Amino acid sequence: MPSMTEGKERTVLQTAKDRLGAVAATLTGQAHFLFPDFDQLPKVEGQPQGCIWGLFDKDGRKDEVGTLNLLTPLVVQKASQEIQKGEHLQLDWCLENVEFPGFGRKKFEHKVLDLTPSGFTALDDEVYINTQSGSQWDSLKHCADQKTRMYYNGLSHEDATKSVTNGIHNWCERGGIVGRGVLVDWLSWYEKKHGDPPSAVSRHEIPASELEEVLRYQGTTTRPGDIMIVRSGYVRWHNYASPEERKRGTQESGTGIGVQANEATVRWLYDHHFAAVAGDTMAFEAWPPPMDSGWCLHEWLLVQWGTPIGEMWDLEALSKVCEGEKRYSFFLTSAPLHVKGGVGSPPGAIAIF
Ligand code: UVW
Repeated sequence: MPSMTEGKERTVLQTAKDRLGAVAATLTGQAHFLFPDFDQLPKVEGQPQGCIWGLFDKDGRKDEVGTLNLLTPLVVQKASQEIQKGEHLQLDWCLENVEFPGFGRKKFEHKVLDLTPSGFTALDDEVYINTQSGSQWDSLKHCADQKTRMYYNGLSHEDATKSVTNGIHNWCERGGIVGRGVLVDWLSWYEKKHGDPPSAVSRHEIPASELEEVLRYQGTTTRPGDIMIVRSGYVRWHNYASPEERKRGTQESGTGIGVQANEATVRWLYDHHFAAVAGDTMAFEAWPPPMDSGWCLHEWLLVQWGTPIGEMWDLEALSKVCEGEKRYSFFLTSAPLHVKGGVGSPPGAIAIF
Protein backbone atom coordinates (compact mmCIF):
# COMPACT_ATOMS: atom_id res chain seq x y z
CA MET A 1 0.00 0.00 0.00
CA PRO A 2 1.72 3.27 -1.02
CA SER A 3 1.96 6.01 1.57
CA MET A 4 0.32 9.39 0.93
CA THR A 5 3.71 10.81 -0.03
CA GLU A 6 4.49 7.90 -2.35
CA GLY A 7 1.10 8.34 -3.99
CA LYS A 8 1.74 12.06 -4.43
CA GLU A 9 5.21 11.44 -5.84
CA ARG A 10 3.79 8.94 -8.27
CA THR A 11 1.19 11.47 -9.43
CA VAL A 12 3.92 14.09 -9.90
CA LEU A 13 5.99 11.55 -11.84
CA GLN A 14 3.02 10.62 -14.02
CA THR A 15 2.25 14.30 -14.65
CA ALA A 16 5.90 14.90 -15.46
CA LYS A 17 5.91 11.93 -17.82
CA ASP A 18 2.71 13.12 -19.50
CA ARG A 19 4.26 16.51 -20.06
CA LEU A 20 7.51 14.98 -21.21
CA GLY A 21 5.76 12.59 -23.55
CA ALA A 22 3.66 15.30 -25.11
CA VAL A 23 5.43 16.24 -28.29
CA ALA A 24 4.21 19.76 -28.82
CA ALA A 25 3.98 21.36 -32.21
CA THR A 26 4.40 25.00 -31.34
CA LEU A 27 3.41 27.96 -33.45
CA THR A 28 6.81 27.89 -35.13
CA GLY A 29 6.38 24.25 -36.05
CA GLN A 30 9.21 23.23 -33.71
CA ALA A 31 8.50 19.87 -32.16
CA HIS A 32 9.84 19.32 -28.68
CA PHE A 33 9.23 17.58 -25.42
CA LEU A 34 7.84 19.59 -22.56
CA PHE A 35 9.96 19.07 -19.47
CA PRO A 36 8.92 19.88 -15.93
CA ASP A 37 10.83 22.78 -14.38
CA PHE A 38 14.02 21.74 -12.61
CA ASP A 39 12.48 22.41 -9.18
CA GLN A 40 9.27 20.58 -10.07
CA LEU A 41 10.94 17.33 -11.08
CA PRO A 42 9.79 14.45 -8.88
CA LYS A 43 12.28 13.62 -6.15
CA VAL A 44 14.41 10.56 -6.81
CA GLU A 45 15.41 8.80 -3.61
CA GLY A 46 19.07 9.35 -2.77
CA GLN A 47 19.70 11.70 -5.72
CA PRO A 48 19.73 15.49 -5.85
CA GLN A 49 16.77 17.60 -6.98
CA GLY A 50 16.99 17.76 -10.77
CA CYS A 51 17.50 14.02 -11.35
CA ILE A 52 15.24 12.73 -14.17
CA TRP A 53 15.50 8.98 -13.59
CA GLY A 54 12.30 7.27 -14.62
CA LEU A 55 11.06 10.02 -16.93
CA PHE A 56 11.95 8.11 -20.09
CA ASP A 57 10.95 4.66 -18.82
CA LYS A 58 8.27 3.10 -21.00
CA ASP A 59 6.00 0.07 -20.79
CA GLY A 60 7.74 -1.12 -17.61
CA ARG A 61 11.19 -1.00 -19.28
CA LYS A 62 13.98 1.04 -17.74
CA ASP A 63 15.35 3.56 -20.18
CA GLU A 64 19.04 3.23 -21.13
CA VAL A 65 19.59 6.14 -23.52
CA GLY A 66 18.62 9.21 -21.49
CA THR A 67 18.31 12.49 -23.35
CA LEU A 68 19.00 10.82 -26.70
CA ASN A 69 15.25 10.14 -26.45
CA LEU A 70 14.87 13.79 -27.46
CA LEU A 71 16.12 12.95 -30.94
CA THR A 72 12.71 12.02 -32.27
CA PRO A 73 12.06 11.55 -36.01
CA LEU A 74 10.45 15.00 -36.06
CA VAL A 75 13.50 16.62 -34.42
CA VAL A 76 15.82 14.82 -36.86
CA GLN A 77 13.71 15.80 -39.84
CA LYS A 78 13.79 19.43 -38.72
CA ALA A 79 17.56 19.21 -38.13
CA SER A 80 18.06 17.91 -41.67
CA GLN A 81 16.99 21.33 -42.93
CA GLU A 82 20.45 22.48 -41.82
CA ILE A 83 21.84 20.74 -44.90
CA GLN A 84 21.99 23.54 -47.42
CA LYS A 85 25.36 23.18 -49.14
CA GLY A 86 26.34 19.55 -48.89
CA GLU A 87 29.69 20.41 -47.26
CA HIS A 88 30.72 18.01 -44.51
CA LEU A 89 33.46 17.58 -41.91
CA GLN A 90 34.42 14.69 -39.66
CA LEU A 91 34.92 15.82 -36.07
CA ASP A 92 37.04 12.90 -34.83
CA TRP A 93 40.57 13.87 -34.08
CA CYS A 94 43.14 11.39 -35.33
CA LEU A 95 43.24 8.64 -32.67
CA GLU A 96 47.03 8.56 -32.57
CA ASN A 97 47.22 12.28 -31.73
CA VAL A 98 47.20 11.89 -27.97
CA GLU A 99 50.80 10.83 -27.60
CA PHE A 100 50.74 11.06 -23.80
CA PRO A 101 47.33 10.03 -22.45
CA GLY A 102 46.51 11.21 -18.95
CA PHE A 103 45.30 9.30 -15.88
CA GLY A 104 47.52 6.28 -16.60
CA ARG A 105 45.57 5.40 -19.75
CA LYS A 106 47.24 3.39 -22.46
CA LYS A 107 48.21 4.95 -25.75
CA PHE A 108 46.48 4.13 -29.04
CA GLU A 109 48.19 1.37 -31.01
CA HIS A 110 47.86 0.53 -34.67
CA LYS A 111 49.49 -2.38 -36.40
CA VAL A 112 49.30 -3.14 -40.14
CA LEU A 113 49.49 -6.86 -40.89
CA ASP A 114 50.91 -8.03 -44.22
CA LEU A 115 49.02 -11.12 -45.38
CA THR A 116 51.42 -11.88 -48.25
CA PRO A 117 53.05 -14.85 -46.47
CA SER A 118 49.62 -16.54 -46.53
CA GLY A 119 49.81 -16.50 -50.35
CA PHE A 120 47.34 -13.63 -50.84
CA THR A 121 48.58 -10.07 -51.33
CA ALA A 122 46.56 -7.97 -48.92
CA LEU A 123 46.72 -6.04 -45.65
CA ASP A 124 44.74 -6.26 -42.43
CA ASP A 125 45.17 -4.05 -39.40
CA GLU A 126 44.65 -4.22 -35.68
CA VAL A 127 44.02 -1.36 -33.26
CA TYR A 128 44.11 -0.94 -29.53
CA ILE A 129 42.05 1.92 -28.16
CA ASN A 130 41.45 3.10 -24.65
CA THR A 131 38.25 4.90 -25.61
CA GLN A 132 39.04 7.72 -23.18
CA SER A 133 42.39 8.53 -24.79
CA GLY A 134 41.22 10.49 -27.83
CA SER A 135 38.06 11.84 -29.48
CA GLN A 136 35.32 10.06 -27.60
CA TRP A 137 31.79 9.77 -26.33
CA ASP A 138 31.37 8.95 -22.66
CA SER A 139 28.42 6.57 -22.38
CA LEU A 140 25.94 6.34 -19.54
CA LYS A 141 28.09 3.75 -17.81
CA HIS A 142 31.34 5.76 -17.83
CA CYS A 143 30.95 7.73 -14.65
CA ALA A 144 28.92 7.02 -11.52
CA ASP A 145 27.48 9.35 -8.93
CA GLN A 146 30.41 9.27 -6.56
CA LYS A 147 28.37 9.18 -3.35
CA THR A 148 25.92 6.40 -4.24
CA ARG A 149 28.07 4.66 -6.89
CA MET A 150 25.02 4.65 -9.16
CA TYR A 151 24.91 5.25 -12.90
CA TYR A 152 22.05 6.65 -15.00
CA ASN A 153 18.61 5.43 -14.07
CA GLY A 154 19.67 3.62 -10.92
CA LEU A 155 22.26 1.19 -12.26
CA SER A 156 24.58 0.15 -9.43
CA HIS A 157 28.34 -0.01 -9.95
CA GLU A 158 28.25 -3.75 -9.25
CA ASP A 159 25.59 -4.31 -11.93
CA ALA A 160 27.41 -1.99 -14.34
CA THR A 161 30.54 -4.13 -14.10
CA LYS A 162 28.60 -7.38 -14.62
CA SER A 163 26.01 -6.39 -17.22
CA VAL A 164 25.72 -4.54 -20.52
CA THR A 165 23.06 -2.19 -19.12
CA ASN A 166 23.46 1.46 -20.22
CA GLY A 167 26.12 0.37 -22.73
CA ILE A 168 26.85 2.25 -25.91
CA HIS A 169 25.28 -0.50 -28.06
CA ASN A 170 21.94 1.02 -27.06
CA TRP A 171 22.86 4.12 -29.05
CA CYS A 172 23.76 2.03 -32.09
CA GLU A 173 20.58 -0.01 -31.81
CA ARG A 174 18.51 3.19 -31.89
CA GLY A 175 20.23 4.15 -35.16
CA GLY A 176 23.20 6.14 -33.85
CA ILE A 177 23.03 9.80 -32.94
CA VAL A 178 21.50 12.13 -35.50
CA GLY A 179 20.31 15.68 -34.91
CA ARG A 180 21.19 19.34 -34.99
CA GLY A 181 24.67 20.29 -33.81
CA VAL A 182 25.35 23.75 -32.45
CA LEU A 183 28.89 25.03 -32.07
CA VAL A 184 29.52 27.44 -29.21
CA ASP A 185 32.83 28.84 -30.42
CA TRP A 186 33.93 30.22 -27.08
CA LEU A 187 37.59 30.38 -28.17
CA SER A 188 36.94 32.66 -31.18
CA TRP A 189 34.62 34.83 -29.13
CA TYR A 190 37.14 35.11 -26.29
CA GLU A 191 39.98 36.07 -28.63
CA LYS A 192 37.91 38.75 -30.33
CA LYS A 193 36.68 40.15 -27.06
CA HIS A 194 39.59 39.71 -24.65
CA GLY A 195 42.69 38.84 -26.67
CA ASP A 196 44.93 35.95 -25.63
CA PRO A 197 42.90 33.05 -24.22
CA PRO A 198 43.73 31.25 -20.97
CA SER A 199 45.95 28.18 -21.25
CA ALA A 200 43.99 25.14 -22.44
CA VAL A 201 45.89 23.02 -19.92
CA SER A 202 44.97 25.21 -16.98
CA ARG A 203 41.71 24.51 -15.20
CA HIS A 204 40.13 27.71 -16.52
CA GLU A 205 36.37 27.53 -15.95
CA ILE A 206 33.96 28.71 -18.64
CA PRO A 207 30.78 29.93 -16.96
CA ALA A 208 27.34 29.26 -18.43
CA SER A 209 26.84 33.03 -18.71
CA GLU A 210 29.68 33.09 -21.28
CA LEU A 211 28.18 30.19 -23.24
CA GLU A 212 25.00 32.24 -23.39
CA GLU A 213 26.92 35.34 -24.43
CA VAL A 214 28.74 33.45 -27.20
CA LEU A 215 25.44 32.12 -28.53
CA ARG A 216 24.09 35.68 -28.59
CA TYR A 217 27.26 36.99 -30.25
CA GLN A 218 27.02 34.27 -32.92
CA GLY A 219 23.31 34.90 -33.40
CA THR A 220 22.61 31.26 -32.57
CA THR A 221 19.36 30.09 -31.01
CA THR A 222 19.33 26.63 -29.46
CA ARG A 223 16.45 24.20 -29.57
CA PRO A 224 15.56 21.32 -27.23
CA GLY A 225 17.29 18.19 -28.50
CA ASP A 226 20.31 20.05 -29.91
CA ILE A 227 23.80 18.61 -29.54
CA MET A 228 25.74 21.49 -28.01
CA ILE A 229 29.46 21.57 -28.78
CA VAL A 230 31.90 23.91 -27.04
CA ARG A 231 35.26 24.93 -28.54
CA SER A 232 37.64 25.96 -25.81
CA GLY A 233 41.12 25.58 -27.34
CA TYR A 234 42.46 22.23 -26.07
CA VAL A 235 42.86 20.56 -29.48
CA ARG A 236 44.32 23.73 -31.00
CA TRP A 237 46.82 23.95 -28.14
CA HIS A 238 47.77 20.31 -28.67
CA ASN A 239 48.18 20.80 -32.43
CA TYR A 240 50.86 23.45 -31.88
CA ALA A 241 52.51 22.17 -28.68
CA SER A 242 55.94 20.52 -28.66
CA PRO A 243 56.18 16.88 -27.48
CA GLU A 244 57.54 18.15 -24.11
CA GLU A 245 54.63 20.57 -23.70
CA ARG A 246 52.17 17.83 -24.62
CA LYS A 247 53.67 15.43 -22.10
CA ARG A 248 53.49 18.05 -19.36
CA GLY A 249 50.00 19.19 -20.35
CA THR A 250 48.19 15.94 -21.04
CA GLN A 251 50.02 13.36 -18.96
CA GLU A 252 51.76 15.01 -16.04
CA SER A 253 49.36 17.75 -14.99
CA GLY A 254 45.88 16.27 -15.62
CA THR A 255 44.34 19.76 -15.75
CA GLY A 256 42.23 21.15 -18.55
CA ILE A 257 40.02 24.07 -19.53
CA GLY A 258 36.29 23.44 -19.63
CA VAL A 259 32.79 24.36 -18.62
CA GLN A 260 32.37 25.48 -15.02
CA ALA A 261 30.80 22.96 -12.67
CA ASN A 262 28.39 24.94 -10.53
CA GLU A 263 24.65 25.21 -9.95
CA ALA A 264 24.23 27.96 -12.54
CA THR A 265 25.68 25.67 -15.23
CA VAL A 266 23.55 22.72 -14.12
CA ARG A 267 20.38 24.80 -14.35
CA TRP A 268 21.46 26.35 -17.67
CA LEU A 269 22.13 22.93 -19.17
CA TYR A 270 18.87 21.51 -17.84
CA ASP A 271 16.84 24.44 -19.15
CA HIS A 272 18.29 24.00 -22.65
CA HIS A 273 17.40 20.28 -22.79
CA PHE A 274 20.30 19.26 -24.98
CA ALA A 275 20.25 15.69 -26.29
CA ALA A 276 24.04 15.50 -25.87
CA VAL A 277 26.98 17.83 -25.26
CA ALA A 278 30.54 17.72 -26.55
CA GLY A 279 33.70 19.76 -26.69
CA ASP A 280 37.32 19.84 -27.74
CA THR A 281 38.73 19.56 -24.25
CA MET A 282 39.60 16.43 -22.27
CA ALA A 283 36.70 16.39 -19.84
CA PHE A 284 34.12 18.87 -21.26
CA GLU A 285 34.11 20.50 -17.83
CA ALA A 286 37.17 22.20 -16.31
CA TRP A 287 39.30 19.46 -14.76
CA PRO A 288 39.81 18.65 -11.98
CA PRO A 289 36.32 19.68 -10.90
CA PRO A 290 36.05 21.75 -7.71
CA MET A 291 34.13 18.99 -5.83
CA ASP A 292 33.51 21.46 -2.98
CA SER A 293 29.89 21.30 -4.11
CA GLY A 294 30.16 17.52 -3.72
CA TRP A 295 29.68 16.75 -7.42
CA CYS A 296 31.07 17.34 -10.90
CA LEU A 297 29.25 17.98 -14.22
CA HIS A 298 29.94 14.42 -15.38
CA GLU A 299 27.61 13.28 -12.62
CA TRP A 300 24.82 15.62 -13.69
CA LEU A 301 25.12 14.94 -17.39
CA LEU A 302 25.84 11.22 -17.51
CA VAL A 303 24.18 10.09 -14.30
CA GLN A 304 21.28 12.40 -13.43
CA TRP A 305 20.07 13.05 -16.99
CA GLY A 306 21.66 10.40 -19.22
CA THR A 307 23.25 13.04 -21.47
CA PRO A 308 26.24 11.73 -23.48
CA ILE A 309 29.45 13.76 -23.18
CA GLY A 310 31.79 14.13 -26.13
CA GLU A 311 35.41 15.00 -25.43
CA MET A 312 38.50 15.90 -27.44
CA TRP A 313 36.55 16.45 -30.65
CA ASP A 314 38.42 18.26 -33.40
CA LEU A 315 36.53 21.49 -33.90
CA GLU A 316 39.24 23.44 -35.72
CA ALA A 317 37.93 23.09 -39.28
CA LEU A 318 34.36 23.32 -38.01
CA SER A 319 35.12 26.69 -36.43
CA LYS A 320 36.40 28.03 -39.76
CA VAL A 321 33.39 26.77 -41.71
CA CYS A 322 30.97 28.23 -39.14
CA GLU A 323 32.72 31.58 -39.26
CA GLY A 324 32.75 31.55 -43.06
CA GLU A 325 29.11 30.57 -43.28
CA LYS A 326 28.12 32.85 -40.39
CA ARG A 327 26.12 29.88 -39.19
CA TYR A 328 26.89 27.80 -36.13
CA SER A 329 24.25 25.11 -36.53
CA PHE A 330 24.48 22.07 -38.78
CA PHE A 331 23.20 18.54 -39.25
CA LEU A 332 25.19 16.14 -37.10
CA THR A 333 25.52 12.38 -37.35
CA SER A 334 27.51 10.08 -35.10
CA ALA A 335 28.03 6.34 -35.43
CA PRO A 336 29.74 5.05 -32.26
CA LEU A 337 31.51 1.68 -32.22
CA HIS A 338 28.87 -1.00 -31.81
CA VAL A 339 30.22 -2.65 -28.69
CA LYS A 340 27.80 -4.49 -26.41
CA GLY A 341 28.08 -2.81 -23.02
CA GLY A 342 30.65 -0.35 -24.36
CA VAL A 343 31.70 2.43 -22.00
CA GLY A 344 33.10 4.92 -24.50
CA SER A 345 33.71 5.20 -28.21
CA PRO A 346 35.28 7.35 -30.86
CA PRO A 347 32.31 9.43 -32.01
CA GLY A 348 32.45 8.92 -35.78
CA ALA A 349 30.88 12.36 -35.88
CA ILE A 350 30.15 14.24 -39.10
CA ALA A 351 28.87 17.82 -39.35
CA ILE A 352 26.97 18.56 -42.56
CA PHE A 353 26.18 22.08 -43.82
C1 UVW B 1 38.84 12.78 -17.86
O1 UVW B 1 39.65 12.04 -18.41
C2 UVW B 1 39.28 13.83 -16.91
O2 UVW B 1 37.54 12.71 -18.10
P1 UVW B 1 36.91 11.46 -18.85
O3 UVW B 1 37.12 10.28 -17.95
O4 UVW B 1 35.49 11.77 -19.06
O5 UVW B 1 37.66 11.32 -20.15
